[in-house]
Amino acid sequence: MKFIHAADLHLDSPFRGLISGGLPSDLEKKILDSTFTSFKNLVDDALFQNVDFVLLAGDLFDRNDQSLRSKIFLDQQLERLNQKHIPVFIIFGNHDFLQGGKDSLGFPDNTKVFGPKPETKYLTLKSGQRVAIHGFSFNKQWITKPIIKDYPVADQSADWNIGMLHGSADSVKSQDNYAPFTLSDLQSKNYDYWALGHIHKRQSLDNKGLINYSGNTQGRHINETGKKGYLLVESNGKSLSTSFHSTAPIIWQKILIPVSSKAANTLIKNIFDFLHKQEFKLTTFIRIVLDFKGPISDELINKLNDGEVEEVVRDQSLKDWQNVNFFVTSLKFETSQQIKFSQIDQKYFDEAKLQTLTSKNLEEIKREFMKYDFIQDFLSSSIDQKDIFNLAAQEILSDTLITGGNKSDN
Ligand SMILES: [Mn+2]
Repeated sequence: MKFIHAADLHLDSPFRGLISGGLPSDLEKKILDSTFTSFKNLVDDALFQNVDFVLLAGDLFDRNDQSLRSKIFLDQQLERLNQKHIPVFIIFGNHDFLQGGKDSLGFPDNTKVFGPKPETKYLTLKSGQRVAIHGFSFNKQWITKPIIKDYPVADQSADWNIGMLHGSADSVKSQDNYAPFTLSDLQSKNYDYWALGHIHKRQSLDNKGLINYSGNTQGRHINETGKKGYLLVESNGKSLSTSFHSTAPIIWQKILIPVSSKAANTLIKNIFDFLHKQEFKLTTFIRIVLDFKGPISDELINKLNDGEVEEVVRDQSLKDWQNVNFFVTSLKFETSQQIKFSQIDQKYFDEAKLQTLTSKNLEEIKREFMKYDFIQDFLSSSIDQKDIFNLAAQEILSDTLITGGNKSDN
């Protein structure tokens, strides 16, 4: 048995924050095509490898009101597999939940879609082996019920049992809006393999590598770094092994560049010298993180803070993006240099900060908001925890300073 496990294609993702900034049209096209290109590469591989079947574990479409472009594209790709008699099994997720009947989707004959309640579909391989595939599709945006409880235990009459599930493992994210489950819930079913979707970072939940999130097929922002693609699962006797295959045409990467204090123009030259020494095989969208060794002048801090350095670096990288194969999308900096707040007692502020600005508190505040995908996308793409804490600290301080209140007398 040989099959492909993929999830979170997010076809026709609009890349909103990225596209807004007046990019060269060929780059813009590459970005807007990227989710499609990645899936086309996957189908090319499926045909070339002549796999027994393909599993797509939810969020095929980026939005529930599937764009016509993504719908037609998916149909065409499924048809390519249909021509070669390669079956495809689909569950829908929270982004593309199933509305109306699954029979109205108009997919080719090879494509089987799971309904809103866990069900089992059987497939007989060319080898004669029988495979039982268990799964369900979201039929609304949020499902708080642990649907996993309704999955059947392994069918002993089949040679292989495979589970498909789109949702949140409690060990990865404590979100209870997405058909939540625990590792032991999955293990209690006694399946040979679990094809999970929803979490965009590729990972195994068990130590045998048989309970996997394949991750998404194309990173969409700087918090979805690294190669993206699918897992190829192959049997050898009674055991299964998986291997990752990259299909995304664009990858996101954070690059830490150690620098010492410089004038802004020298700094920018150093950044490009550093980047030009790297080899980017795939088009790479970069966040530069400048790691300052030693003090920085106020002038440079200002140019970094008001985004002037970032803008110049971004524009310069765009001019030659096809040759160098990278594009600097953002620039941040780190320094051990403390910004001094003379009017309050730094020590007490730092202590209060440690107690208040914690991941736990932030998660609690975010919980309600994160139900909404667009807020989740924004929070995970544009800003990270450190940024939020810094902004909060600045906000508190500016408030304290402006009102002049609560000045510590200690
Ligand atoms: Mn997704």
